[in-house]
Amino acid sequence: MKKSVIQHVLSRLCDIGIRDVFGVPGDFAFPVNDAICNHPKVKWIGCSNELNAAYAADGYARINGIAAMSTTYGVGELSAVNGIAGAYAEHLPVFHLVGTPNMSVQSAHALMHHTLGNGEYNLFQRMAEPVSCAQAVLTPQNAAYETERLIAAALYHRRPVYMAFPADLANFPVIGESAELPAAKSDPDSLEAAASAISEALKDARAACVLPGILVGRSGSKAAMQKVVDDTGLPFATMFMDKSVLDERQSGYVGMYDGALMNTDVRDFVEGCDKILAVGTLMTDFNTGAFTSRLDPSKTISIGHHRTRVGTKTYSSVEMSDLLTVLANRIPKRKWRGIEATSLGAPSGSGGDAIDAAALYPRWARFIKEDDILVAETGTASMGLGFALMPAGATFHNQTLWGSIGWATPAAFGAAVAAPHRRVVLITGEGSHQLTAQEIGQFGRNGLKPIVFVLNNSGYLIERLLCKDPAIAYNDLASWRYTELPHALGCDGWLTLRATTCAQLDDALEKASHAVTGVYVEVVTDTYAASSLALKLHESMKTLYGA
Ligand SMILES: Cc1ncc(C[n+]2csc(CCOP(=O)(O)OP(=O)(O)O)c2C)c(N)n1
Ligand SMILES: [Mg+2]
Repeated sequence: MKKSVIQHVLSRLCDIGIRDVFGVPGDFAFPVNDAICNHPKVKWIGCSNELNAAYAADGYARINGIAAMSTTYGVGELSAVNGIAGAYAEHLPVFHLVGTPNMSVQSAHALMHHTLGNGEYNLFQRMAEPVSCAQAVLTPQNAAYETERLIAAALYHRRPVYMAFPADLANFPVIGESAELPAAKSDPDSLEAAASAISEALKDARAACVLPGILVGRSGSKAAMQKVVDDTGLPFATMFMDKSVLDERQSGYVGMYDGALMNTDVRDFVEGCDKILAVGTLMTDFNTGAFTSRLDPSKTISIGHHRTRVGTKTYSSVEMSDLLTVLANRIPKRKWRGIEATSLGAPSGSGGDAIDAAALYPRWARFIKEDDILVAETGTASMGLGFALMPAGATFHNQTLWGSIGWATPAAFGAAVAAPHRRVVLITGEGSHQLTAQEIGQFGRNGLKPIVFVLNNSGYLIERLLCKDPAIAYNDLASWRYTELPHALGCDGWLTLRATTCAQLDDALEKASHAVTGVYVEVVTDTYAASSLALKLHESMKTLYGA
């Protein structure tokens, strides 16, 4: 029997690797919700609200490459917009499936619930346009073709797409067929010219390095990038958003490059190179140490997702993964000069000492083990942990560009759904956690066992450091009893601990490392216990904000 519109879309999403759809149901979306629940290979993953579902899909896409979520018309989809915008900014292909009112109701401009009451039915799709790279209203006639077009767009741009399913059409059989669209190919001449220009530029360089960026991972070019590093011997540094895109435990890794703010030895090395190969990097404020990096454009070769720049020349229609594959064989192996990456060193403090930054971050760094998925929230905690050396196979995830607080808790849930057999460690400030804490309940509901650290420093510390008056009222929070949350949210049997001293923290870390259940640890520090980057940003952001 011919598949219905929604069945067809789900089966194609399943073909390309989607096994879970995050969302909140609604009457207009019932055909979509029913089809997901009845699908033999795709699972419905209920979330507490649509914003959390979008963040969860974002976290899932970081691990799985692609993700899907579903919401109902208006009220549901608009709640998801912030999360979808984050996925757009951070290059994560999320398929957003929205159930909409019947076409007959829409064309009659009827006064339906979840509308603005003005008879206009395309408003929400229009609102989705700036945060999606393609949109379609799926009908029996266009479903075969539009599904392929949207899949191709999402995979080409690595950004969300918007798919609307009118309730009366979603269950109709698809009419016709459409072939899968091929992935983008490089223009052979441009590819060859770009590869020659790069190998020529590197030939006489005394010192050179690579800055592998976020798009290397997002575009599926990680193996090709690693091969370039292996086959050429070029050392590499990473910027904040790009942390752990390649394994940090390898001899070529020189450490985190954060402009003039951190690691002066890494900065001197990178900026002292004759040639810097920036591959899929985004030169954002938080990637460049608040724009304090000084990368001479004449020395920087920029390999983008679909185009490359060498000197003043741009080579378009050049796919990153194709170019990296060619370069691995083209650049001769040399013994390039490098420096050795360092971690955070030994933790300070013991016994009844309060937990300050020097006590906390090195302990957390030691806690992370091989193959962990570390999800670190915007705020002072990620700024501290970002400079820890990740063990082999461990990956660090942070929403560095979009920076919407509350992201990390549901994103960690999404990551855990994508990789149920890996250890997921969530590190969040308590202010951020308060936005989306209810998603902790979904870990318990789905039998997932993360290790959650909630840094309680009595407020929005990063904001205290950036604003004019640190003690101003808007940086204060309701003081929650955090360790009671897992129990209240249905996470039965979880280990919950609260650490206010170094001894308690050591004990909590020890217990957490051996736990066979979910773990939730509240780490209490002084209001102003901040990591070094957070303190330094305070100075440099003053110029950006004019504070
Ligand atoms: C959705 C959203 N609202 C507001 C902000 C502004 N903001 C950035 S960091 C932050 C405070 C984070 O506090 P917390 O999670 O407690 O971390 P801390 O810095 O205290 O360690 C706020 C309010 C934001 N980035 N995103
Ligand atoms: Mg805080």
